[in-house]
Amino acid sequence: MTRNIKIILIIIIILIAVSTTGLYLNGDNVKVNRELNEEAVFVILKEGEEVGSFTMGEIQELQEKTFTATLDTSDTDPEKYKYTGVLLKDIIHKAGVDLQDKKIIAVTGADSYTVGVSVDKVLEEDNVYMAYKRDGLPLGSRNDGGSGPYQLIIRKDQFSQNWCKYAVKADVR
Ligand SMILES: Nc1nc2c(c(=O)[nH]1)N[C@H]1C(S)=C(S)[C@@H](COP(=O)(O)O)O[C@H]1N2
Ligand SMILES: [Mo]
Repeated sequence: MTRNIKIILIIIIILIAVSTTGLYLNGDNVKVNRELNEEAVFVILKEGEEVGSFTMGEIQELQEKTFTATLDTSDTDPEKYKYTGVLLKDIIHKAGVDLQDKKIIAVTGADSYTVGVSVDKVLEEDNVYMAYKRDGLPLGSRNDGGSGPYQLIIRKDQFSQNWCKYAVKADVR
């Protein structure tokens, strides 16, 4: 074997070793991310007091809906996506909260961004959702550049500034 061929073989072996380790580590990440997604909790409060706490599995036991919504931000053109989630009012009802005499629902994200949605709007059909998938894939978390695991989506809003990303809780007031 000539010297050059030896060097090339060694380089190929190193490349294979590096990429297999990469795949292996990535496989671990995928598993960790999937677990974090399944364990993601969404909390319902009533006037600041926790009254219910839901995991991904518990939220998915509610009536799942798939709908389209148009994401329009200040620096992107409108883009239509297919989201999957449940109506926010269904989670609130599951927590045993009656919306009759309430006015507003404050939804807060992991970055403390808070959006107020009127009870009237939340009670509308096919409008205010807590989504967990976009185009069939989990939304991902704030740490991995996603917008979930849960994201408040208000379908009928023209702009998306009130779609709370990384939503962790909703306080009914
Ligand atoms: N938690 C959280 N949600 C948020 C925001 C934010 O900063 N934090 N920004 C809002 C704004 S201004 C827009 S336009 C949409 C989409 O933002 P993106 O383009 O950063 O995804 O998310 C909204 N929801
Ligand atoms: Mo925005």
